[in-house]
Amino acid sequence: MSLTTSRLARTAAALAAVPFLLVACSSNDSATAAPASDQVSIADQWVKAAPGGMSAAFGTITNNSDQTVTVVAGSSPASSSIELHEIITKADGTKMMQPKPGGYTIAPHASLTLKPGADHIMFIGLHQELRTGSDTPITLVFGDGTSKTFTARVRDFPGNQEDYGTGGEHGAQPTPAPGA
Ligand SMILES: [Cu+2]
Repeated sequence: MSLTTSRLARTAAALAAVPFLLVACSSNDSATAAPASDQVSIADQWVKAAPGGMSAAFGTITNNSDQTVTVVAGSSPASSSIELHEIITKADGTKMMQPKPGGYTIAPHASLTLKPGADHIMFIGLHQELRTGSDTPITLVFGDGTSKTFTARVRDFPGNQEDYGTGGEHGAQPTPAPGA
């Protein structure tokens, strides 16, 4: 009898807890959020072949969660450092790249496409040539401190004449997305 009572009490407690769980799921309380590393997927990733110096990686980062995800940093064994770059248009109309303030913000169930002429993952200080067909690991660090490592294939991109290698500025010409 006491067993049954206790079981009923436990069931009631479990039912009472349900509304709290629903509330927690729909809030932005990061304490209850799943790690960003479990919620983010990366597709179509590739790195521009380069003899040395700098290069850039591209792809589509998708946030599969109900919460906003930020990408705040990156690293790769291929280069001294990684920066999360954006392209801005200066007052004189020319374009240049720079680290994106605060990194990349991806809304719930949205994707961010990194592509030539737009946001890209910048490799600075390549340790060696990035050869076409080889693979390079890239680790992205999220705002909640978790990280995810994926592998990007090095690809030749002759259609893109903008210079990721020396000047720090991209060409002003729009560039087509790979495969477009
Ligand atoms: Cu850049």
